[in-house]
Amino acid sequence: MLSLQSLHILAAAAVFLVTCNAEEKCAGAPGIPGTPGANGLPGRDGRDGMKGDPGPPGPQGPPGGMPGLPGRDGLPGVQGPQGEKGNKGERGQHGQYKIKQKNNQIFSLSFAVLTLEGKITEVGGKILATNGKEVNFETTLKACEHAGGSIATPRNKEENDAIWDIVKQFNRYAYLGIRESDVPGEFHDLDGKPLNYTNWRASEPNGKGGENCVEMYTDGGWNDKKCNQYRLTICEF
Ligand code: MAN
Ligand code: CA
Repeated sequence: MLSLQSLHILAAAAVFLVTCNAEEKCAGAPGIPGTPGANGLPGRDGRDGMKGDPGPPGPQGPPGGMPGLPGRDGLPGVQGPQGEKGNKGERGQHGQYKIKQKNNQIFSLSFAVLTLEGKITEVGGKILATNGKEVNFETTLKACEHAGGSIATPRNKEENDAIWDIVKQFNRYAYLGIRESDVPGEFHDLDGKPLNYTNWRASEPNGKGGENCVEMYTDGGWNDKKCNQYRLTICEF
């Protein structure tokens, strides 16, 4: 391909070839092409192109910036081992009712059996019971207290008859909850109150301060007696 310099040389040679004598008329040779004009002014800005793709993330900023927002929750972890066994819960109402019902059945059956055996009897709301043991007065008091009751103390004929039934059943005398007061021959209950009911046998009491306790004979009558004898334990509840 011809360079721009070669074109200029060619153009100059052509002018030289067509040059003729100025005094003669001759067909003019074509002129030499002018040099290319200067570049035009830059054209106007074109329209905005399409939006480009987002650029790559920028470099990490300097330390000391504000902490970012908390991230989202992670996936659930694996199930942990079984915990220790908890305390036993309170018994349900129905269960408690059933237990009370069963306790009542057991109590009723026990009461019936003991009544048949002459160890227990009920009189005017008072329950009388014996353990069949014969001990002195002080031990009788302790045995009845230990059982949650107190030594049998007849307050009327009906109660006296109920105690008498037990005495007859076991064919043993029994101490009663009665003691001689500071006044010889005067007997009180264990609270120190005078007696509203008595059932002394004929000629009793006759200890004159020497017999401070009271026993029931197998005929149901009372005798003042020393407190160190072994008598059938009968308690009231
Ligand atoms: C014994 C004792 C007395 C009682 C008389 C009755 O001496 O038991 O308490 O009064 O017998 O004869
Ligand atoms: Ca006596």
